[in-house]
Amino acid sequence: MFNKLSLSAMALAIGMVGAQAAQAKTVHVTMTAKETTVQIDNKGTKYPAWTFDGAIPGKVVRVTEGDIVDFKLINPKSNKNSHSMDFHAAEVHVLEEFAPVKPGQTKHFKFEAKRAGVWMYHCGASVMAQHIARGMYGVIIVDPKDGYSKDFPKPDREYVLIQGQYFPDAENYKAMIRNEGSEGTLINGRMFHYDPVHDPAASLALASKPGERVRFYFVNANINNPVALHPIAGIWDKVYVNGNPENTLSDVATYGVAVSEAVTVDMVSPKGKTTANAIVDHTMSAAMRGAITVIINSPDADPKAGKGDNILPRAADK
Ligand SMILES: [Cu+2]
Repeated sequence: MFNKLSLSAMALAIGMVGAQAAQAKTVHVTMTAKETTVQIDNKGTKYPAWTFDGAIPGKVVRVTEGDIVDFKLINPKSNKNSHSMDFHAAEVHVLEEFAPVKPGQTKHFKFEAKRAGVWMYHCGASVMAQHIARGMYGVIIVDPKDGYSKDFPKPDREYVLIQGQYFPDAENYKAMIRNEGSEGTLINGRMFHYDPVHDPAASLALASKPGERVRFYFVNANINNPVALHPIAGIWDKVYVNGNPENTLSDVATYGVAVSEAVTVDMVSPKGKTTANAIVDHTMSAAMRGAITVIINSPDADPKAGKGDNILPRAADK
């Protein structure tokens, strides 16, 4: 028999469950596999890519811890290959949710983004090395449900940087697996995408104002090579391993990013006059072939750069 106290305790418990459920939301994400030509440098060199929605990398998916991601992958009949989606933020059945989708078919699945962090997503269809190298990757950011805190301060700007290996011989998957024939490093789909210093054809650089906290969501989408992530003329103020504020390092010069790892790093740009930093893969073979990103810290910085939908800038095609 229930007394008054236990009934009100029950009501409270039910109310709390209800409140928690109301906070989480369902986020609908649709992507279309597109086998298409993209531009992979600032000069206009074209490449027969395989992509999510026609661009390397695919779009940024951003949800909050606890949200349900309701995902649909369309593989149009006009494609020649099966494709799939593997979200590293998802804990699911590999043979079901992540199964390859044939041309003309559509795959639908849901998962709960249970853990905060940044996570790679990629096509896992065979040969996986080729599907990733040709461009089928991106990032899903799962923001912590507790929001910002003293240990996880709100950034002034945010940028996504996704690094990939460029193999000009797109058909030669055997060379890709042997790690032979990579002739460049893509940052958000282009060599020297944001580096007008080393590439006069580059039209973009990142921007912040002096003294701002700039947060980078970095993904190593190389198929074989780790990344030595370093901000030239700067120090990572914080490194959130796997993007989770529970895993915080401080005062780091270079952070090693494993293949498929994603990490969140904060840099505070110097106060005072205009300066610049270069975010590099300090591995020289990668840096000198495309993995240099310049950020200009100027009082005149575009107030929209690195905010809202502008966290993954893409240079216009030539
Ligand atoms: Cu694919």
